[in-house]
Amino acid sequence: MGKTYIFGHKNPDTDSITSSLVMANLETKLGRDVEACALGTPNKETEYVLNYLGISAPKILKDGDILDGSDVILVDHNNPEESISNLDSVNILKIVDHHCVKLSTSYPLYYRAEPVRMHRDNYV
Ligand SMILES: [Mn+2]
Repeated sequence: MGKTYIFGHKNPDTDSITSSLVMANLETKLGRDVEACALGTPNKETEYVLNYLGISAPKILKDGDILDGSDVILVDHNNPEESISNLDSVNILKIVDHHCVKLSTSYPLYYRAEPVRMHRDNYV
């Protein structure tokens, strides 16, 4: 079994970056070989948070870096438009998200969707 790549949505915000790091920490403790990644450069807010906490930013992926057939875990998104372009050719093991469900798959997977509110009427 190869490495599992964990990443949030394109143009990542703070919850996308931090959730990939937290999920990678959990999955590592569960015995899986994983790498936290990001589909873009962290913004200024996220940079501040990572610097403040002394945490390294996850590896930034370019489109095409995740090869077809790779194992992935999605965090903070499930909408294919916000993900890698070959999402339908990878093996999604899990999704942990707080957005509306947009994705369907032809196979079963672990899916946790919890409507965590960051602001009163704003889910991001
Ligand atoms: Mn987000």
